Amino acid sequence: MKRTGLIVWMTSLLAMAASSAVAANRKSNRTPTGPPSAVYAKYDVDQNRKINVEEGEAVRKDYAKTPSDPLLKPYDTNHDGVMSDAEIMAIPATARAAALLKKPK
Ligand SMILES: [Ca+2]
Ligand SMILES: [Ca+2]
Repeated sequence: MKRTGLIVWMTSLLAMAASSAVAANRKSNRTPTGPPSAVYAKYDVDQNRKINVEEGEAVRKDYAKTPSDPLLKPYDTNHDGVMSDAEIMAIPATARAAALLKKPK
């Protein structure tokens, strides 16, 4: 009898650990909040805090047209004059994240 109680206790402990792991995972996947970064304010047309294919295409086109654009230039991290998918994905969504990125290390 005592043994069964211990197993039940351990099982519920495991379930609790698993659900808090899920909660932590959910937290890290949440949509960023706060004012958008300058790039997102301009290009995240549907304001879902993600750059989709069409929005990314607009970023790419504008950057190809004006490679000196101070808004996009800092994010062309390999300085090849082309905005790659990875570079577009790396653009911070919020003004706060952008400010943190610009801070000298
Ligand atoms: Ca969007
Ligand atoms: Ca590039």
